[in-house]
Amino acid sequence: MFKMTGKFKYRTLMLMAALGLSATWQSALAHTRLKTPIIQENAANHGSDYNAVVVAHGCHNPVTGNSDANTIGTVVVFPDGKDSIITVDGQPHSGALTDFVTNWGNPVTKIQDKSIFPEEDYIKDSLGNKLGFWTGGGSGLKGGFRAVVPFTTAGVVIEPASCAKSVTFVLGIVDICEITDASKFNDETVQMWTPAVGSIYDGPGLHGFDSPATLKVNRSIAALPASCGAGVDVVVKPSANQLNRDLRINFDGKQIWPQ
Ligand SMILES: [Cu+2]
Repeated sequence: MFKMTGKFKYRTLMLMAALGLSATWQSALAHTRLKTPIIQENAANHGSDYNAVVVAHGCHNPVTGNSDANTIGTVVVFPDGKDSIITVDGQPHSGALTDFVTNWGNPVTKIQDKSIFPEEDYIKDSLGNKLGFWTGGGSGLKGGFRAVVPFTTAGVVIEPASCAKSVTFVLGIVDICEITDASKFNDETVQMWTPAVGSIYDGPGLHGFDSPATLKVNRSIAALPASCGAGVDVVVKPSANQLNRDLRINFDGKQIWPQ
């Protein structure tokens, strides 16, 4: 934050009082989220929905005391739908994701954009399915600014015979401010937006602990079967296994984060 002279500060406070603003300069309430967190089932033509990760603030800066340290990259993964953690109205579901979604597998396409970070690439499974992406490098995202990192999601089709009235996909995202190994994850080196599922990216006690971004897909094609009543809400989280495997940056064939 810049220093203010007494007179300027007094005038500013008077102006803020007049406008009904509080004297809080920076709200730390915004977190890293999707720009459009709720979509319709298979909503868009050609089966994709334009969306973005919004990086709302940087890491904790010990000099300013604010969340305004520069961000040098971000890593984003969706649940793979294979060993994912599925709940139905909050209760564990032991069956497969195909009980509720017919076409999950290759969920995300990055929209090429080097406006903030000059490097970007996919995170794929062994079959080549695009489960996520990372982007980073350069001078990165300056503290005090936000980043909109664009991508599209494939159209999601809810199993017509199921009782799902919505399916919410929980993402794992880490905004990186310093390259470290997992033992040095703290509010100054990373902002982790991950579900607490027991991975190395849980970050208990850190700013974003168990506060992940989500993409909720509302049923909008086939009507609920009459026997379903009001229907159920399904939530799909990535497993600890998947996060430990996929939430990382490989560059030129070498893992560069975490390290
Ligand atoms: Cu926050």
